[in-house]
Amino acid sequence: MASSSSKSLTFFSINLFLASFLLLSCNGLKVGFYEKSCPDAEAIVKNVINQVLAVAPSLSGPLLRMHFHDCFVRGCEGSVLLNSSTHQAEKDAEPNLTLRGFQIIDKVKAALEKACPSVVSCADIVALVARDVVVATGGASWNVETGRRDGTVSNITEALQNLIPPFTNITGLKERFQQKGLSVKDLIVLSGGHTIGTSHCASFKNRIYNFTGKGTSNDTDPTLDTNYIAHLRKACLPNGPNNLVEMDPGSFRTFDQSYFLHVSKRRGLFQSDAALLDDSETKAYLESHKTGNSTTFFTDFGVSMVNMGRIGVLTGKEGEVRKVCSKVN
Ligand code: HEM
Ligand SMILES: *[C@@H]1O[C@H](CO)[C@@H](O)[C@H](O)[C@H]1NC(C)=O
Ligand SMILES: *[C@@H]1O[C@H](CO)[C@@H](O)[C@H](O)[C@H]1NC(C)=O
Ligand SMILES: *[C@@H]1O[C@H](CO)[C@@H](O)[C@H](O)[C@H]1NC(C)=O
Ligand SMILES: *[C@@H]1O[C@H](CO)[C@@H](O)[C@H](O)[C@H]1NC(C)=O
Ligand SMILES: *[C@@H]1O[C@H](CO)[C@@H](O)[C@H](O)[C@H]1NC(C)=O
Ligand SMILES: *[C@@H]1O[C@H](CO)[C@@H](O)[C@H](O)[C@H]1NC(C)=O
Ligand SMILES: CC(=O)N[C@H]1CO[C@H](CO)[C@@H](O)[C@@H]1O
Repeated sequence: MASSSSKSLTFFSINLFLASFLLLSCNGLKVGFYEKSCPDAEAIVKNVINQVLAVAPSLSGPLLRMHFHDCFVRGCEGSVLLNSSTHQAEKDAEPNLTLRGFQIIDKVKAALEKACPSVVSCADIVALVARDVVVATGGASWNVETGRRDGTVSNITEALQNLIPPFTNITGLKERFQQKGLSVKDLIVLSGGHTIGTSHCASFKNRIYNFTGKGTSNDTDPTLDTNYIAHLRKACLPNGPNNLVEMDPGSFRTFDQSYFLHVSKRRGLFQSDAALLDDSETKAYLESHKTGNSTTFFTDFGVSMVNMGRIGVLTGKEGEVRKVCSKVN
């Protein structure tokens, strides 16, 4: 009797061990981290996001991009959300001047603080919001790993060093993704995030007016489709305002795979989009996703978002759970 119960106890703990091994990825994140501590957490996030996007659909782009910017600087630990204090924060770096939607994260946080005070981290909110935005705009869902804790440092210099400029070539893109533990496949798949949203003229203007610095009327990026150049020149005049341009013309509010078709037709908006034609692996992905249904892209996108969401996370007792996302406790 005693031996049988100790056997079953051993059996039980081996199972428990295996189960926790399967549920917990090695970095301490897991799907459903708040299942017990805040059972409605994910539903609350989704509700707020659906309400917000119903009245302000243009926030879908910035809210998806925010997770990318968070993860690439110090890891996915919510430092992108912190306001400047004694020194300038990531928010104040040039590439971040175009980030929006911070007040939406605050709104989600307020709803979560009401339901479960000091339980759900800001870094997890950013990760969940990214998923909910993709679903709300027509993409497929994925299971978001949670359990991230919030960092306490945000540094403008680190944002400038780690955020990828839009004129980066394929070598640089591959290197910068590899530095974050992401693969070439993650690069091509996550670039598909440019299927939604808008860009300021400043992010690509060099390509349409003064590509080599000669400034002649034909000084344009030779890798950019000439009809598209004409279109972009109308939207962004030489000395005109820094307007917003749709990144995925025709469906910039729908998460679909038409980005790959545009890029393959030399209509990627940034040099970093066009660069995806310069590598055999990224090019092959573009070519095989420019037509047909989006099932594999949607599945791939979820997998790569989970990969990105693991970059440099704080877990366990590291960091803190902020009460207000724009300031440390
Ligand atoms: C591969 C390197 C990447 C570069 C160089 C890059 C660059 C840019 C730039 C320059 C903009 C326009 C900002 C503006 O002028 O307003 C932009 C917008 C955007 N990016 Fe990326 N990006 C990259 C990867 C990603 C990734 C991995 C995601 C998410 C999965 C993403 C999602 C977005 C979204 C959704 C927008 C639209 C934002 C809006 O509507 O305001 N990007 N990106
Ligand atoms: C952070 O800055 C934003 C925008 O300037 C402001 O609305 C918010 O109240 C600030 N947060 C804190 C905690 O001061
Ligand atoms: C910000 O980061 C840079 C680069 O790592 C570092 O040199 C600088 O001391 C940091 N600034 C603050 C205020 O911590
Ligand atoms: C890519 O850019 C880097 C500098 O940013 C440059 O050194 C390198 O030669 C470029 N590579 C290619 C293939 O153009
Ligand atoms: C083109 O770029 C060059 C070099 O950056 C600059 O000197 C020149 O003023 C620019 N010309 C125009 C028309 O913007
Ligand atoms: C571009 O325009 C200049 C004059 O503005 C001309 O000399 C040159 O041949 C043109 N180049 C191309 C490739 O059309
Ligand atoms: C997409 O294509 C796959 C096969 O490549 C098929 O199994 C799936 O049912 C298709 N999905 C839709 C929504 O058409
Ligand atoms: C969105 C955001 O935080 N933008 C800030 C970027 O930096 C400028 C200048 O430091 C601030 O005025 C913006 O509020």
